[in-house]
Amino acid sequence: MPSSSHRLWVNATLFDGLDAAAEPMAVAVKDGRIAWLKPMSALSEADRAGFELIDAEGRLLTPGLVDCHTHLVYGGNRAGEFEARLEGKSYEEIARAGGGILSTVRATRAASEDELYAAARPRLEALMADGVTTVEIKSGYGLDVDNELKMLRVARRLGRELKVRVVTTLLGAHALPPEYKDDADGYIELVCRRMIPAAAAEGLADAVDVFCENIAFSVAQCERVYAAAKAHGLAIKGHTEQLSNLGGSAAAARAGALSVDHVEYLDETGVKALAEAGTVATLLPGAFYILRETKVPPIALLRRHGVPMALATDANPGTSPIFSLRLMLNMACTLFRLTPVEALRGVTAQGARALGLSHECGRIVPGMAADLCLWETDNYAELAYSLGLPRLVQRIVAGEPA
Ligand code: DI6
Ligand code: FE
Repeated sequence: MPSSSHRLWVNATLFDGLDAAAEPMAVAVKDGRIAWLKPMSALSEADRAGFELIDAEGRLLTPGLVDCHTHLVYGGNRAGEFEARLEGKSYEEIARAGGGILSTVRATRAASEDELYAAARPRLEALMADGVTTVEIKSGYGLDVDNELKMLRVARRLGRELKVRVVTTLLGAHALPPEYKDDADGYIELVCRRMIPAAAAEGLADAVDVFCENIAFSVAQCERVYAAAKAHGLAIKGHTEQLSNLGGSAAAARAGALSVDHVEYLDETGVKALAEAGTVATLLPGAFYILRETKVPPIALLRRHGVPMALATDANPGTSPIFSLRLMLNMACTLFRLTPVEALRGVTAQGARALGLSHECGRIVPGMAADLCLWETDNYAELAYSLGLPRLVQRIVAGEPA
């Protein structure tokens, strides 16, 4: 009798998270993990024994997709602001009038945990329908201890109730809350002394992130946050070089960051610092597109210095109200000139690396979680080339169709 937890996908066209296999493959899953892979030409009758067989019929099998950067828990939305921008108001004017990030902070503070959960769930389900099996969710619209923890609790609950792995990140240093107007150092003190310890003590955060920018926090302030995060055993990440070049990426890399994200304004010194530290550069073409940014991240330099590139939605109500990771594959190729292989690595192996999960997911190799996607195509490039198709035939989480 085949065990229900032992499944064998046969006749699969494989992209293993880094590369495409040269011939049709069989992928064996036992108890939620990848057990072994073999070319079909080498598969014996004995190999099939004890497995429930699933014939992929030549379709593309990839790792489940990893969206390593989202802000999908928030109250309200900013559709009105989108209209105002189209009528000629600038992002800055809107922010000065109390809109922008702070309007989302007001709506998020006003929402109960259940309301935030109900609002976030369909956003996450949209990503899952697109093939996402691992997602990172940041806080950053609470900007005080209670509301930041409230956001993180909602993120953890999404991970418990839906068939998706959720990684959480405390982004207390996202913007300056109104209570600390003109006292950024005082607010950083609150983040370091109260928010990080509380999030760590309650097991609510896997990592800590910052927004290092002229309109947010300085390199020195971000370094204080990194030190506090490390003291509490949390990984670190940064929103760096999105709108200007402050050297925030190099500082994050020196502090041992898993990833630096956006990086449109990154220069070669920064790229070298990433290469030296093994820090991932996460590209967010959705925010680039929505902001009609023209400065493209330094892709050629990142390639030349061998910096791993991840790719994510940055799903958020302001600069990337986008809930499709597959759209990011196309945008990364069209706007940033990534190759389809680089883009696909960005949402699989490199996305996992950006979350410190290289040992766990993002690749189809023995020992990894059996999080997989089966697509209605036999060509991986079609995932980046086409919008709306090919269809996701099967989404598999820990070996179970989900
Ligand atoms: N960079 C961004 O693009 C978002 N946060 C950040 O640090 C913007 C978030 C928002 O506008 O709500
Ligand atoms: Fe972001």
